[in-house]
Amino acid sequence: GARRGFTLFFTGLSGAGKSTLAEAVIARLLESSARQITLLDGDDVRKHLSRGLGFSREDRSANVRRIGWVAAEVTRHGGIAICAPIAPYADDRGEVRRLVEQHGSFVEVHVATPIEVCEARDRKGLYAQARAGRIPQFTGVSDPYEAPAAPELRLDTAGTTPHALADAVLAFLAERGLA
Ligand code: GGZ
Repeated sequence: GARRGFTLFFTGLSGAGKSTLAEAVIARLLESSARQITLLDGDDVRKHLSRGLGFSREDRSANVRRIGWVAAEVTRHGGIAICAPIAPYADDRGEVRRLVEQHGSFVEVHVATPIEVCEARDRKGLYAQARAGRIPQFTGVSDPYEAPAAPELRLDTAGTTPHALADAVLAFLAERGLA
């Protein structure tokens, strides 16, 4: 039958594994659901929806709230929005929650990979550049990350696979009757 929409909002540091996890969750959802899924991921969002925005507090805030507005629209139309920005500020995440919950469920997932692990991977070399002072205001290095106080899910990515983490997310959604 017709189900209400919902938004799955992944937050965490650069390199925490948000995009990989989002992709794994989408693969699972596509197996079990016929509903429309809209992915709002970092690179793509900043190329289009948030083109021209940088990484000041104001720009990050605008970026995250734009993502939230789109997610709320998707949710309003009964779809599934999957978001994966760093979203370092609690008040912006709270505003997104408020927007989405007018239309459906908001599931905040803290991808809680420790910075030591993100930095050790450093798949794009950004942490090294940030430590060298070549990227100012880099989250976790020279800019804040306010960890969520009460996310629906907090995932420790150490010693596990994206597939296992995706299963944990799907189990949570099933428990809530969402998917
Ligand atoms: C954090 C930065 C920065 C700074 C560029 N701080 O690992 P990535 O490359 O692909 O993900 C990061 C992405 C963060 O963009 P978001 O839109 O998710 O951030 S926010 O929610 O705070 O608006 C990283 C890259 O952009 N990047 N400069 N200074 N990450």
